[in-house]
Amino acid sequence: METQARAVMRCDAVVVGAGFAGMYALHRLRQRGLSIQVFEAGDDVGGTWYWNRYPGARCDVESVEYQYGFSDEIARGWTWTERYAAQPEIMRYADYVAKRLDLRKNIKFESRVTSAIFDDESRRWTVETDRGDRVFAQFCIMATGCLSASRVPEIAGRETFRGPSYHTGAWPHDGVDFSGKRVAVIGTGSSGVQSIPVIAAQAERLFVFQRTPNFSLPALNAPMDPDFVEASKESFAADRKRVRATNSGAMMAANDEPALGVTLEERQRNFEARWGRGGFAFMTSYNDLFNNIEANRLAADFVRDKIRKIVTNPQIADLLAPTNHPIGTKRLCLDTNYYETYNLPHVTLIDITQTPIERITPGGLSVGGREYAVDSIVFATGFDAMTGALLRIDIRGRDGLSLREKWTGGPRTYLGLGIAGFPNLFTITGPGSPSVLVNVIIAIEQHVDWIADCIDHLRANGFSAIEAQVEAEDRWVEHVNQKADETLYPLANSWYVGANVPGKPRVFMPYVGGFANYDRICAGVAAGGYEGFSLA
Ligand code: N01
Repeated sequence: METQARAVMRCDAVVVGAGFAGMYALHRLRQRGLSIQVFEAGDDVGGTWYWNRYPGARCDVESVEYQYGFSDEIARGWTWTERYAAQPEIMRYADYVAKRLDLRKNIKFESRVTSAIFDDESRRWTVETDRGDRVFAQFCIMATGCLSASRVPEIAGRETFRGPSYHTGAWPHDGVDFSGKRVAVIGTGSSGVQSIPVIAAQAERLFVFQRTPNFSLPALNAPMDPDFVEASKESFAADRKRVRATNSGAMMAANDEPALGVTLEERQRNFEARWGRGGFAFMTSYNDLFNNIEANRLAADFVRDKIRKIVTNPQIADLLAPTNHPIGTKRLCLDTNYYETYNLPHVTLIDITQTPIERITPGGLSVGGREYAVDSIVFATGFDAMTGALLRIDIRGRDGLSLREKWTGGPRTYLGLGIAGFPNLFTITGPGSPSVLVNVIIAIEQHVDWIADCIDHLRANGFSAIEAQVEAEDRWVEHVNQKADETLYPLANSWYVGANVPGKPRVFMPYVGGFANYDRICAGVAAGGYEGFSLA
């Protein structure tokens, strides 16, 4: 890996982050002739996959879909081995792409961006890192990820714990051996649901502390059939084009009929078929599951029945079967043997819905006056999603306006791409864009392509700056809220609304209006001469 001297640099654009968004932004903008400096906190590319090395970490979008689509050559040159790639394979893929495109030469690793300040006079951003770098750039592109700011909750006594503790989103690179250990896992979102069965297979004793049960669907992961891999390479470009024209951004066709419009038997058959196929396709069984509470309840009942069939202890099954939110309104999980794990004699589920963890003690955790003695604690407690990574950087725009101040009431963006008061700053998959609600790689490519075209347009027409207008931003925020209110999503206390971070303003952050619709809106804005943006 290259080492670069600390220096004051000038370049056309700084890209913050070398995950999938930063890697593609670097490639695309460099291709358009811009000089780029990327800063990355980790010591390699991969972003969220670089950090999330917990046992069982695996993508929940099928491998053939969770890859870049901008180059058929790159797609053809890579062969996935499993239906859902595990974290190490995704890192190998990131390495493959980085090598193919010779990306690392423009990335400075182990360098965390601490501030990005806009200078009104020179219309340049000054970006600084914790390694003392300082770069002046015309454009600042935030490829900081939606789920990259990991969060360990404030639990009294946490610092007194004698043993090691880990966060799933900042896992040690040389792994952790839980053999013979008593382990506590706090949290039952995707990271908990994936890691719990694998930790259970190793540990002597496992205690799972569950505040909210989540719906999980079977992944039915399997080795890739070589014939399928070859066929999918052949059809890759056409498939990707087709997927980009859908609102779900997924290959599996959504069934465009309402759950309430078919007979009970038919519905059961369809649910069963989609459950048996594995993956998120279950949630596109019908077109009203996200906006009709009754239809949603039918799908939720189906899954709750499945949980009760798998988990042998009826009381544990009841605790695991979510009833406090419509299915899908908290991010669904995909699992391998998650519910089955609770049938193991050495695994104990502790319900902390009513009685939170009182404190962490030197030897364990105490709940409801009872002490659970453990050797290690795993925090599968998630992220300050969508805004956390941006707000941990001191970002100041025109007239010294700080992003933290601007977003005190929640994030405000235009299209999730630009922010009024912050000229020439772009967010990739920012709040207000479909991002986390679709295959994020598709969302990333659409954003980066839009940004690259926008910069081309500025240069071709002699503009030096672009900034979202406040009115356009207000209208967009209103539209994003209105779209969310047409769905059941706001009913859940999810990270989509920031409910997992105490004190975070409750705002539905991603855009739920559909990928293809959103893509059309962005294209229309560009075609109309960047409507809603001021070009200077
Ligand atoms: O985080 P989460 P995650 N005391 O926020 C609990 C993506 N992802 O890392 O629900 C006790 O979902 C919290 O409880 P509650 C995916 O988009 C993808 O699991 O807030 N418990 C919850 O159970 C996913 O949605 C993949 O009541 C506390 C859990 O911790 C997103 O990342 C894999 C607590 C956090 O769940 C985040 O997933 C992994 C406290 N004080 C992640 N604070 C794949 O591609 C929090 N919790 C497969």
